[in-house]
Amino acid sequence: MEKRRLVQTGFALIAVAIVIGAFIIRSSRRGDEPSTAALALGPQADGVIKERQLNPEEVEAALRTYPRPGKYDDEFFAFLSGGHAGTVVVVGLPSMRILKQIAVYSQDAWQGWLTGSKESEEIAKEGYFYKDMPLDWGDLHHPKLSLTNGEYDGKYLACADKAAGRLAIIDLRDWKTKQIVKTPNTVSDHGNYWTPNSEYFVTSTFFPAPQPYGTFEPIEQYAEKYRGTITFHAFDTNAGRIRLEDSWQIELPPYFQDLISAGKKVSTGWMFTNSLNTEMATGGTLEGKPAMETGASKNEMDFVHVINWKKAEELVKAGKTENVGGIRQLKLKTAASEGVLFFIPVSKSPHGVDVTPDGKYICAAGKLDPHVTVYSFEKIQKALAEKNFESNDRFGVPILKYDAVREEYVEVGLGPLHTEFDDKGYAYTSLFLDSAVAKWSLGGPRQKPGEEPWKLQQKLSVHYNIGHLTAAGGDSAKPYGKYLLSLNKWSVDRHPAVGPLHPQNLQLIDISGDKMKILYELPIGIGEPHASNIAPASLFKGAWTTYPEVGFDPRTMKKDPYGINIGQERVVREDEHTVRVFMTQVRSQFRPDILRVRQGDHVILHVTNVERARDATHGLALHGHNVNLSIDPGQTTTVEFDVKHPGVYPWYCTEFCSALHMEMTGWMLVEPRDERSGRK
Ligand code: RUQ
Ligand code: CUA
Repeated sequence: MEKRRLVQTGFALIAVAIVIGAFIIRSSRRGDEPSTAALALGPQADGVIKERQLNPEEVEAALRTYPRPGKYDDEFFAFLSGGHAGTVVVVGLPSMRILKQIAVYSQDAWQGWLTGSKESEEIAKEGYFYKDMPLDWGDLHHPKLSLTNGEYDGKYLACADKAAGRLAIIDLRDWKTKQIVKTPNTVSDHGNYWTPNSEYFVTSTFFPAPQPYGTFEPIEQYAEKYRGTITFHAFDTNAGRIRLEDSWQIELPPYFQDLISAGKKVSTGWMFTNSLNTEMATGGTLEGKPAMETGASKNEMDFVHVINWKKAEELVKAGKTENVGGIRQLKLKTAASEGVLFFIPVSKSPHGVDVTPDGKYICAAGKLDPHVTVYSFEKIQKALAEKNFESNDRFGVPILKYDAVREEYVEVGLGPLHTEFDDKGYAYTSLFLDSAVAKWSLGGPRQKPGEEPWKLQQKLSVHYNIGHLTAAGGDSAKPYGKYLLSLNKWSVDRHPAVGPLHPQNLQLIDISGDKMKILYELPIGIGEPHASNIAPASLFKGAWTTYPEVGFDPRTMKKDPYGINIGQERVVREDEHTVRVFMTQVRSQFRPDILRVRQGDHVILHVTNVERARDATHGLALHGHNVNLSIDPGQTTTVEFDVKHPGVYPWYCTEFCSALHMEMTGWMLVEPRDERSGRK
């Protein structure tokens, strides 16, 4: 015990020395006011360090991540997937503070998303399979920032929905969802990626299915009738919208086309997709057949799909497509015979395929093989030119000779999944089974003399069972290095029990030095954060703090025809049953604040927040009618509802906006129709 205390005191003293030393160096370097040197708060810090039993590494991590109050210290933003919460979560790095949760596929009353606002409901409707079957949630896996020359441009964020085969576009001026698009012919989109200049947002199916969806075919005819697809959603970078009429897709064999990455720089024009279940297993556990997992792990190799999308685009323009389910589709046969689609063998059951920042190498790993296989783009091109194929797949797709295209086979550890990159020539691979991050060197000139290329450099334990990892800019042509997030699948005992559903756990890792170090841990109460994109905070400096003019519609990003200014408020009875209301909000009143309607009326309410002050958002919650609107300064929102029951239904502002917020209220008075008109 005594010894332990001595050791701790020793550590504490070292830590204090580091803290003071660091600040002295900093103050002298920056020529700060001598007040900073008052950081010779030695004894107090020493006390805290002792009391909290912090070791020097922990003290350093605390200092590196502590955000100064009111200062914008976060150097990066992580756009984290909310998984089946259906949201995107924005986290500042290195503080790991949650800044925002952007509503995408699921209801969010705070943001007034799918709680009555017509704009959000119309956006969501575009993503339904069938117009009469609302989808109230989504499974959002991979938020991806739009690209210019393969680098994050900070303009848009897009993300597919694994659960429903759709995608969403978020505008990073007001950080709101603008569009949800149902991918034709797919029931499930998993992989998603931008092409290097955001010409297309590309999604790949997870589950193959008969096409178009809604078609029934017996599962016994899986190989003949079920198909996967990869869809090139044409993106209008000025309008910030997908144009379905300019989009097209390629029909693929019924393998699970799991994840995708676009070629960049030298490999621009190409697309890579990993796939699993080349066995075409269908399960059937109660029908005497092997379970999916067994059936789908029989083959020693699966396929990375190599897609020449520039070539495919030419064929589409030349009209070599068929219209399937409302989109131009390049059939599998055409793709296989006209030089669009090729396969490369990869160790079985891979999860992910990642292209190095220079575009020269493609990395893929089979979960059951402790190596990352590195393919060379140059060798792929050479093999294609020489027609160096081992055979054709049963669907006629040429399979490139493995040895001809493989560059390296890097041993990293157990259960390798995803790989991202830094700015110093290193790759980082998540190891699901080892619960670790492997750092390994890429080829090319080494920054550290004497260091071998393509070699494991360090393995860092994380907690526990890491899925994705993301480095700053780590999937783009411009990695920033510095930080990496480990997105873990389990948290087991890392955090106090809060019931049997445990927090999801993220860990921030410092990758700036020779050795990776864990800096911070964020238990997050939503799930499941699959993946993220991390970009410099400076890219988003242009984010709007209010809407550019009063009466603005975030959906169209234009002035709303129903937006009004103070003095234009009115209630218009358009016909026997329709009442249209033009309302304003300003601290701390609604105008009008009394709305007289009759049972059976249909109310159309346009609410404009006329505020110009930053953060002066108002809400509107209407009792009993399942409505909550959130209206930002300058915004106009519309809600429509039927008044079915007589009574008195107050409404109130849901944002605590001023000292008189509690008084920011109104009344909807619904007279019974029978009394008034003598009719039922
Ligand atoms: S998933 S843990 Cu990207 Cu949907 Cu890999
Ligand atoms: Cu507006 Cu409270």
